[in-house]
Amino acid sequence: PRNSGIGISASGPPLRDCPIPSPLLVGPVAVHLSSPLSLEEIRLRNPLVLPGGRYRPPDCEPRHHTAIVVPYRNRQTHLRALLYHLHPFLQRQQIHYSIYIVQQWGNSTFNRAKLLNVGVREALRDEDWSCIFLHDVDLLPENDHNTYTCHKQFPMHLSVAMDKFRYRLPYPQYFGGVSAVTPDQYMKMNGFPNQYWGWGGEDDDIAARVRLSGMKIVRPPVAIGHYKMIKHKGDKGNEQNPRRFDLLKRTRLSWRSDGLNSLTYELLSKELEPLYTNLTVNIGEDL
Ligand code: UDH
Ligand code: NGS
Repeated sequence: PRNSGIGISASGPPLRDCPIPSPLLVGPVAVHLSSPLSLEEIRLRNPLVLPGGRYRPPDCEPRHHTAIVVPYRNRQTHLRALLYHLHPFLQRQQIHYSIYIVQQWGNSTFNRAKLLNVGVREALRDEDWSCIFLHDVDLLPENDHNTYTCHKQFPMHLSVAMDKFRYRLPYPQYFGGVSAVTPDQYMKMNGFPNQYWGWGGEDDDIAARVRLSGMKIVRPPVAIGHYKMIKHKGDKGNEQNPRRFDLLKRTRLSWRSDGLNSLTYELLSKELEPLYTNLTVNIGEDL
């Protein structure tokens, strides 16, 4: 059970709480992107990962329960690289986790923030996660001291040093890439906006919500928050959103009415794949 020193394993003796820090951490890791393995090969390398991309450390009681939510459409090679890299990375951190791929169905304009809302809601139906990571598919963490756990009080921004921005923030309020909230923090900010169709601005809106709801953003040290981005061009169906600047001007007025409390969608399927839970969702289109 949670919060007690000793947990119960499915069979055999009770487990001790996982040590802090995890003895399995290695610090900086080389991320090479040559040719990602097949899903089958990745599965064979991660024998303890259960269907749906779930994992619990086998020999200690985890202190953290983290859902990784990835907004997704048509990025198969990126997905393989992420799974190849992230499963061992998270296992070294000795956390209980699950990876959710939230796939936008159809050809309507991509909507990253709305997919994240869907992912949070669906993940919380499965488990009482203590932390939810919002994770772009093309970002690979380069240091496992960047732990995939939440701050008790405030939303976190993790991807503070991406190679494409020469390992620093592009601007002080940048909140894109990889971030993390507890369910309480998520509720306090009324989730994420549903109205950003196409590229840009939704991450700035989320950052604004953090402040408007009375919280602030916390970040790991730059030396630890290193990420490699898989290079790519803009996607078809995710063109720059010309309305993003107007929407951002209105966040102060709209955040209480647009978000978690106005979310509607149709879950088309939920499949427990060997390395991830695949949620396919109809989120409608920009009308
Ligand atoms: N995503 C998909 N499929 C898409 C679009 C986006 O899976 O078709 C997801 C994916 O997780 C991605 C995230 O949404 O990492 C963010 O989208 P992005 O990678 O396009 O955004 P980013 O800002 O890259 O990282 C911009 C690439 C060039 C766009 C240039 C616009 N000026
Ligand atoms: C800002 C965008 C953000 C985006 C960031 C980095 O200008 O959504 O650039 O973009 N905000 C607006 O457009 C209002 S990047 O260099 O990754 O293409 O995340």
